[in-house]
Amino acid sequence: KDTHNKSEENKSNQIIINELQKLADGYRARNDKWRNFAYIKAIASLKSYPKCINNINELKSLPNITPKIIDKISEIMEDGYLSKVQDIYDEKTKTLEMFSKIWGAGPVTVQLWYQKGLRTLDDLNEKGNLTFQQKIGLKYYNEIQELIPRSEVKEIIDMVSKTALEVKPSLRIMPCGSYRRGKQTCGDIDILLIAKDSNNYDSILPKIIHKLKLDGFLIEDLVGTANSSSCFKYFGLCKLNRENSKVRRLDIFIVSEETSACSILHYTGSALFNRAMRLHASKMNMHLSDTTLMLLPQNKVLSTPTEEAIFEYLGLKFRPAEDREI
Ligand code: DCP
Ligand code: MG
Ligand code: MN
Repeated sequence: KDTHNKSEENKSNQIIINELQKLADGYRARNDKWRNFAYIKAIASLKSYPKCINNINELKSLPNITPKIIDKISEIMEDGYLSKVQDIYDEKTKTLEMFSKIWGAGPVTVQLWYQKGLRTLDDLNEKGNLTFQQKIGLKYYNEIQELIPRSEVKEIIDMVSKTALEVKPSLRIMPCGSYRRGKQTCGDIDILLIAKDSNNYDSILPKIIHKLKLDGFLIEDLVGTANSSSCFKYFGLCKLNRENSKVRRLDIFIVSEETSACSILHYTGSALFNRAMRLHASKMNMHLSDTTLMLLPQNKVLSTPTEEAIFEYLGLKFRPAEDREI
């Protein structure tokens, strides 16, 4: 009989997850992709584990929980923390981690900054030789790190929808990303626009961006501008027009109706779920991308009018968006 109360349950599992997350972040900062990925997968597995972890043996059958990770979890359960976390967060790793949180800064750039002797965000500002995107990332460093409450994501979706439909009333608006997966807080807002007519649909997005800029809603462009004649994706920063509103990261994508199901699936994620789906597709001699599902080796494009059709071709039971954390 389960006598645990929900908050206690979440607390002990959360301690384990938080500690493993610190290791994952440390390895990411060090550009140790393999270890980073192993921990990310293990964390996803633990997050979807529905019970309070009190016996290590019940975890051994979970996916991506390797013997090494079992050892780590045991250590956290015994001591409350991982000694490895202290080891990994040396000065260099801490600095690399801080730098890597700048939007547009990849692992190579971050390493180069460190090698040049740069150690603080002020150093980067003065001597980092930043791209225009990294400058924006640095300017809004703290704000865009903050998670966005679901209610605000909804307001931003409504704002973009309203303008998009003014530009092109026949568009279908599909909020994707963590919001569609039902998360209570999101890292950014991902909105997919679906054009019924596949002719010249790439000219619609610049017009929407233009209008949103005039409204003062879009404040910085990272990828895509209102000035281009053709645009399929826009990454930028936005801010709702009300008191105490914060700067938020917004992604808008536009696709045609024909490819929409694969695009909805892709932009809904999670990223780990997408990796698993693609790997599964390749085992079934198919290739899944953000636009199509193809049968190999002929590269025959399969007809996928809905997400359900994609799952069916892959021989998988349909999973609603809320059930795609991994
Ligand atoms: N995506 C992917 N692989 C990546 C990055 C993204 O497949 N490397 C897909 C899956 C993601 C979606 O795009 O769910 C949106 O990307 P985000 O980075 O916005 O991630 P989420 O919306 O899932 O999470 P967050 O709340 O952090 O934005
Ligand atoms: Mg997102
Ligand atoms: Mn995004």
